[in-house]
Amino acid sequence: MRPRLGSVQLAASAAWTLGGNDNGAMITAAPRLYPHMWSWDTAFISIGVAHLDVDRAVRELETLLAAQWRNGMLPHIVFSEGGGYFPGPQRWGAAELNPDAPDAPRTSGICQPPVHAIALRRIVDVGAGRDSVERLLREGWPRLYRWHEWLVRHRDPHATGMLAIVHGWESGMDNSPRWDGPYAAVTPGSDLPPYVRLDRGLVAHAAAERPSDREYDRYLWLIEEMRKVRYDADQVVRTSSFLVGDVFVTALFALASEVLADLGEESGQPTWQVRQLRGWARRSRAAVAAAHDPVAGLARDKDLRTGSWLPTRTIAGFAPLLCGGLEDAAESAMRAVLAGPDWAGHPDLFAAIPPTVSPNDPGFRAREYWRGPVWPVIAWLFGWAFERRGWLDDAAALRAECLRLVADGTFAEYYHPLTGEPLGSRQQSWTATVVLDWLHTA
Ligand code: 9WN
Repeated sequence: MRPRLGSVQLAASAAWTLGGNDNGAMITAAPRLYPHMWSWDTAFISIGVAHLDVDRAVRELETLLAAQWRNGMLPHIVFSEGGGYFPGPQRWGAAELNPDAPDAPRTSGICQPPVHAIALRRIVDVGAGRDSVERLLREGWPRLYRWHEWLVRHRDPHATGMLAIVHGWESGMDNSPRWDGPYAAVTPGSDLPPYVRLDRGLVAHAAAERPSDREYDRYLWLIEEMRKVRYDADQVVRTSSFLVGDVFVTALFALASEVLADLGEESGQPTWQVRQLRGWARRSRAAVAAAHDPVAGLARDKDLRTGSWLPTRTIAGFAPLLCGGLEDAAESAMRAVLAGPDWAGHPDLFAAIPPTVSPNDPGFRAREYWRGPVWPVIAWLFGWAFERRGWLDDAAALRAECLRLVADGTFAEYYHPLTGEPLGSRQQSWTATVVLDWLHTA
């Protein structure tokens, strides 16, 4: 029988989990598997921590922003002093190779989805008027503006508003079937330096729940390709054998640019920057709408190396619901698909939450990384966007189902969609923090 904690116990246990992941300098993504700071995890972490201690939430975002590269990129990992994760700072070699990378703290050389403005919004809403929050608005907003500007400048190679990623890790959905096609064209060279994975020893059923060695070879090879051009942002885009227009990242960028513009307007940031953010949002929203496949009813990524749309059906196909931009009829149809029997309404689901791949899809793998399980944090994003778009009943229903899923108090990285079994890492910070946010905003 699955334990089921009440709200008070669940909140206390989430706070305790975060305390355990706090190494003094940062709240790490997870205690064993991810003992460092990850960019989009930190955004979600600060959202939940804001309900416990606003100043600490501000500090988390500030710690991440302090590791921003001089060219504006927010790195996907900010390494803590400890080791325990591969690839670590030596393998990336970012500071040695690129003068824009900070020497301390050490960072990786790629980025992750731009959800940070959403975190700033929540922190401002929870802690408006506090000195730390005012400081974050004053000093953090321009940094976030520069981050968005970096994405526009370096990751929109065809100037369409569709943002490109150069590594599956940049999507945050590492080995989603979305990337199987593009990864098939990545051929690791014989000069790939040898390596030892650490993740396999840290997850109970790694063979079933983590990416394969073949996938890791490709992940590591892409790093070698980037090292060869010293992480120069434009050269990376020119030379990487993986270059994909990511519709989910693009939708998050459109949404976050709008949010950042609102915050800029409210806090007296330069009008031209606010206007520019709204323009970027408009363009990326249009790119997301243009990626909509009217036959399948979902939005698609685009392989920018081959020019082909990627028809793989995953949760990312619902990206237009995050940022808007579809015609009314197409949007209503998409909402119906999300709620319907292929997705959140599938009769065999443990809870009515859209999994990463539909159980009706031949590629569905209930336990495999990004190939079927449910990520509470992804559901949180949809719920937050639904609320913003005025779909309050949908947001409330999603929150209630998510709270049912996570009531066992393990705060797993992800969950088996049919049984609710916790999978991957345990005591994952971002799961604990979205739970806190759900409990505090219910
Ligand atoms: C690689 C930390 C991160 C998340 C990603 C998730 C996973 C790393 C890994 O863990 O990625 O960046 O080693 O698998 O896919 O979304 O940010 O929680």
